[in-house]
Amino acid sequence: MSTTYPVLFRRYGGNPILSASDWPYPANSVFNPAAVRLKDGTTLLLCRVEDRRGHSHLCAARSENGIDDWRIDPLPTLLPDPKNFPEEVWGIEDPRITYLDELGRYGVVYTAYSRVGPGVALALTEDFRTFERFGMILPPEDKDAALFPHRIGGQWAMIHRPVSAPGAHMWISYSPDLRHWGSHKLMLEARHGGWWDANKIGLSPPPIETSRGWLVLYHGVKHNAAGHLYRLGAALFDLQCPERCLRRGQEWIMGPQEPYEQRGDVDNVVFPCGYTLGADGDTLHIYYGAADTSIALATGSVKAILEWLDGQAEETSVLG
Ligand code: BMA
Repeated sequence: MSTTYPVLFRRYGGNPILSASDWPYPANSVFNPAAVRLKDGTTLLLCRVEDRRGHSHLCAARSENGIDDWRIDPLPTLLPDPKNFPEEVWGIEDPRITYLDELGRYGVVYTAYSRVGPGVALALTEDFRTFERFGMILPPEDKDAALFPHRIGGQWAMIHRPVSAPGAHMWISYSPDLRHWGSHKLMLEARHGGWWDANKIGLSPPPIETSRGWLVLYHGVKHNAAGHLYRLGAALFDLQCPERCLRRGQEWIMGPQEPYEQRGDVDNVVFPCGYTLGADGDTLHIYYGAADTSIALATGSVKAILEWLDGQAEETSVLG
């Protein structure tokens, strides 16, 4: 038996790669970015930027290599629009981007913060300059949502995380038109008791399509005497029936360990909302919020995560 845990993600040595001091206008913190590799190879991060009111908006940063030399939009890219969408009055947060082949546009799903809590909102864009806004598509309390890249069984599909009593679990819902959502199915539950993902779970980046199934990286929250810990885990779901969990890792695969992850506006948080895949189709770059303060990068391998999941017990829905 090995004496150490497997290392499935390696942090970039120059982390954090982006923080508020890089911003072309005043910002308190920049974190929890969506990520996508554009057709010309540029990596685009759609970053959550929090101002000193405590409200967030989204701002794009672009880089040729996805690591440095970020070109940040001089002004906010997507602001809350409370005049037309009162459900966004306290800001927009934590975007996830999925390219929708059928529409030739990107689906940006984000958290809209309304007077009665956070819900799930959607906007479509071709160029991250103009957006077609759908407003809130799932009401509070709901967040941590992303679209699948194509229809499944003729319907669009979206993972999201409504809060129910007790707990906060991952659900999947289906839609004929991206606007009206139904056929809600429980997808993955927070575990109980002493588990690292006992209190809440939620999707991290959008699901990753592999030949073996949808690879889903999710965050698990554990409350302890010092507060809470946000860590990252992995599970695999059936390609045709994505509410069916095939494998679920027992252990977390990445947790707060570096100073920039352990100390910040919210201590002990790693919170990825985006990934890009290398040209080899295997190298996985995850972009994550560190301690709700800055943006960091870690790199892994889809194949290695799938192999690790193979060593985990088959999901039997016994949550123990
Ligand atoms: C979650 C979300 C994230 C945040 C995390 C840790 O509920 O609100 O935006 O990064 O808490 O504070």
